[in-house]
Amino acid sequence: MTFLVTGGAGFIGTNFIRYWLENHPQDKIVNLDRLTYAGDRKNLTDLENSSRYQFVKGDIGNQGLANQLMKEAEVVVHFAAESHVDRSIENPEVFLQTNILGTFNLLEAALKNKIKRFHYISTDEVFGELPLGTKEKFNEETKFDPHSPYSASKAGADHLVLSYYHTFGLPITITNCSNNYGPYQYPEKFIPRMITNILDGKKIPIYGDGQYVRDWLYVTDHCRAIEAVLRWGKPGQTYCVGGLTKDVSNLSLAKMILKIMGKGEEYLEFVVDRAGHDRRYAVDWNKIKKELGWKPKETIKSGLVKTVFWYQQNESWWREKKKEAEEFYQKLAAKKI
Ligand code: NAD
Ligand code: TDX
Repeated sequence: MTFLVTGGAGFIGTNFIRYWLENHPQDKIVNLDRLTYAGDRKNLTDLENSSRYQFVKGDIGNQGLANQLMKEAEVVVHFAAESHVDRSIENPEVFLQTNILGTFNLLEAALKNKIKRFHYISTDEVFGELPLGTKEKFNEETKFDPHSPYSASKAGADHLVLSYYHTFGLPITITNCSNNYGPYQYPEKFIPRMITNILDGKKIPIYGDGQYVRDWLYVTDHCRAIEAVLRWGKPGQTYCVGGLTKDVSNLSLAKMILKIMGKGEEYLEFVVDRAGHDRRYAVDWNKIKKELGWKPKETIKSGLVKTVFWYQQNESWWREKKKEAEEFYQKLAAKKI
């Protein structure tokens, strides 16, 4: 089969393309990516000699291009997005442009070209936040209640994607997954920011009191979940994907990483909180487990050990990106004062 993957030069898309081509030797992938600050074509240059992989630089909002690429494709896996909550606080407009209008453009092209499956990668952040110290979790029935411009733009796209199933019969599926981590994640995000700070001998910035909870999912487990949905998922369905069963606070996560890297708690630094910071995310992934037989393989410990190792081995990948990310954070901090 021929796939059109959008946003494949970003973190999850890169991991997905590698995973898919390794595990599906008959398939071909075209990767459409605009190469924003978050995209790096070099992530996959070793595949560019292969007849099974093609990179196309372009915007998902480009109608002609989306139509042209979908003529050849049977399946679309749509990752491309502006993905960072802190940047959506600073400059929301591009989030609406890419995440909502870009998705709309892809849906139109998918309909016109009779795409067999349109899979949209969404987030658990569309559900809002949960209270600390409860056993409540997000599931497929949870009402949407997005709090940041990022999550609002993702939620808008979730609704649009579903509407193309109900109104036009486009065979869509959606995964609402939790916080991913692993190789190739841009160092603006919490886990790679912590690891690269420690490697640079710098402290780890903990927002607010550190008692915020995220549900951490190792990126390869997420790729396996997408694979399960593409193979066995039913059109029109959404699937929640998470990596944990017990809460891990940001502070405990930071301490785990310090321990893995052989450093002490003097590396912790509490900093000013994020505006509108969601307290707790926790995902109930029973539906995908029961219906499609998926569950995560990595524990938080095994996933973190792999991730730390990757960043230790790949400084040339993250060095320039980290400079850009920290400049962004400095600008953000200056605005808050
Ligand atoms: P990322 O920011 O690392 O990568 C996004 C990619 O999309 C980049 O390569 C970028 O160049 C590309 N892109 C951005 N705008 C584009 C446009 N207009 N046209 C074409 N390409 C464009 O993101 P990620 O962390 O890999 O996330 C991928 C998807 O998964 C996103 O839709 C995100 O909302 C979702 N998601 C991410 C997480 C997470 O923890 N990272 C969790 C849940 C859901
Ligand atoms: O320096 C930091 N210090 C800190 O305490 C950073 C960058 C983050 N944090 C906190 C904020 C969050 O509680 O860590 C937690 C994780 O932050 P991010 O890595 O920015 O992720 P989050 O905001 O939870 O969103 C991520 O998961 C859901 C992805 O960026 C989204 O694309 C995805 O939809």
